[in-house]
Amino acid sequence: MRSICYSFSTIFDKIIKRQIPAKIIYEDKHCLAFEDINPKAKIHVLVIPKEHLDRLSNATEQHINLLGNLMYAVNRVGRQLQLEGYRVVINDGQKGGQTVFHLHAHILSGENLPGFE
Ligand code: IU
Repeated sequence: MRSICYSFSTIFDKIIKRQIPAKIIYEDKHCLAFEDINPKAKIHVLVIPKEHLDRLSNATEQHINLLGNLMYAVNRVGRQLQLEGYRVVINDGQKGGQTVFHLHAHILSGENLPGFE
């Protein structure tokens, strides 16, 4: 069973503050990217904003820059890792499969991912 973390100070906030280790592969002013501890593809990277926002559906107009910076960081990670293609997933809320309540984008790559048809 997956554990769900609702608190403001999530494990990802602790990774940002370097209070717990992670395999960090990218960092800029606004975002951090690190390897997922339990990868669901050959390459599985999480990209997170440094500013806390618990979930995508709670974003407001004040988060537009944060969301843009997050997607741009995904682009930078893809280029840095020279990925030929990747899937970006954001789980929102418990019913959307979210377990860590600090917004994050999953980058999945390294193999041929099936399409949706
Ligand atoms: P989700 O979208 O909230 O379900 O994704 C959370 C991800 O965070 C999941 O893929 C975990 O394997 C991953 N993760 C991690 O990389 N390091 C951790 O310490 C914890 C979760 I807790």
